[in-house]
Amino acid sequence: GARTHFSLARIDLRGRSLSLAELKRAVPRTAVSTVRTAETTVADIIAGVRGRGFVALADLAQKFDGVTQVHPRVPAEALAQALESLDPAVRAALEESIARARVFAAAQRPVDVDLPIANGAVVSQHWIPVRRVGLYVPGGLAAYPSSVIMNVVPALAAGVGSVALASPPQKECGGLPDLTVLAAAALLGIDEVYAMGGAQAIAAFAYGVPAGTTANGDGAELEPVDVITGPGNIFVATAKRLVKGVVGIDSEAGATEIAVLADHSANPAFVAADLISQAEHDPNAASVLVTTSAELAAAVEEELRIQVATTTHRERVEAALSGQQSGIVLVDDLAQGVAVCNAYAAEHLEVVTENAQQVAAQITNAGAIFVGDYSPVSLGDYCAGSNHVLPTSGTAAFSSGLNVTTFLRAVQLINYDKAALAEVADHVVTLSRAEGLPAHGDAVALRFA
Ligand code: HSO
Ligand code: ZN
Repeated sequence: GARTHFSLARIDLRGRSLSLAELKRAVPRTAVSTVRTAETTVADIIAGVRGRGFVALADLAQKFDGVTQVHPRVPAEALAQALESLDPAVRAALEESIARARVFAAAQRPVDVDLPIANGAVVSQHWIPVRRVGLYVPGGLAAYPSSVIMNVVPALAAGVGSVALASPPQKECGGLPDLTVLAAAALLGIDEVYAMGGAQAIAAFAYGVPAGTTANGDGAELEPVDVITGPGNIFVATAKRLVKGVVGIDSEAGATEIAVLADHSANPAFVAADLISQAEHDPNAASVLVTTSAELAAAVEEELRIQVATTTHRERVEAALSGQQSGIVLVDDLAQGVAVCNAYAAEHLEVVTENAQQVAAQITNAGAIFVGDYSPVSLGDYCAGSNHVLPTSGTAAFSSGLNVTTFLRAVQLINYDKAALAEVADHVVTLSRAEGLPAHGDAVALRFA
């Protein structure tokens, strides 16, 4: 291939002892400068959908997606047709991905607790699924049938009874979402699919859309959901943030990130390939190598030159690698490397070192951790059984990737009989007086008067 045009930032932390605050700044992220403008636009879109329902959705589909639409619901025949036309190899791959995701999701279901805490007294914690969810599958630079699986499988495993899916209408598909996305939905038995994208899809899910708001006055209602999940562009992410509280949302999903923690034993061709694989998503994607070995750093850079030259989405990859959000970080030892990775809290972290499992055990902040030479991020993207909807932008420090509990709530039950209440009645009365809330104590005391 022709000469490559990218330059990876070098960050040398060797010989420096850094505070946590300094560690957090050590690896830069993309400056998200567009948030403000997106917020105004998105607030307008949400207001429009709330006010004018399906008419607003049709206007926005025309404006943003270039398609004419009366009602966004994808007809059952279109779903069946998409599944019928699906390439058999793609179908087999989707089926394997679904099978692995299903067994893992089923195994994640947390156990209910029913604890006899004293005689005649039981406290319980029961995990209850939300009633209805809205799952968003992005369009844009690529089509994401794999994201259909990652959203739908844990929701169904949680026991959610009502699942709606949205994905942007595509001009080339006559206003339907990507056909492989439709086929994946059909494979999973999802029949409520909407051709809608962007902030308008999130608004429709959060507030619902009443029937009879189409231009010709017909069209079935879109019922509001309880939880919205799935990745999307800046408009989708901003819309989710604005409707949070009205509905539950999953963690923030911004441009994808891969960090690789490697020592001298890592295979530079593998590392380079994995850095490129995530850079392929987005010019804002982050590819970060954290290494104890200057020799490995040089070998990975050499491999990147070779592999980037022939990669399909070369411009996008070169932009991602050259951005301030990507780079090579040199560290003194693995202890410092672990500290850097924990401060960075990558969406995906690969650990490719000697004793990778022990090193991975020291990682406390990452959306998902990929251990050793044969667990690349792209395995997790498609077919590991794990989920690929993961927290980005450092939010892995306090939030989790999609999993069964995303769609569950822990509800506690309290069931004491008379004797059991009598046993603690005095304590309740005492604490209620101590807090200056005597009616609380009275509510217990009068039962024994
Ligand atoms: N790496 C992306 C997920 C994905 N990759 C979908 C390919 N298709 C964010 O985790
Ligand atoms: Zn990916």
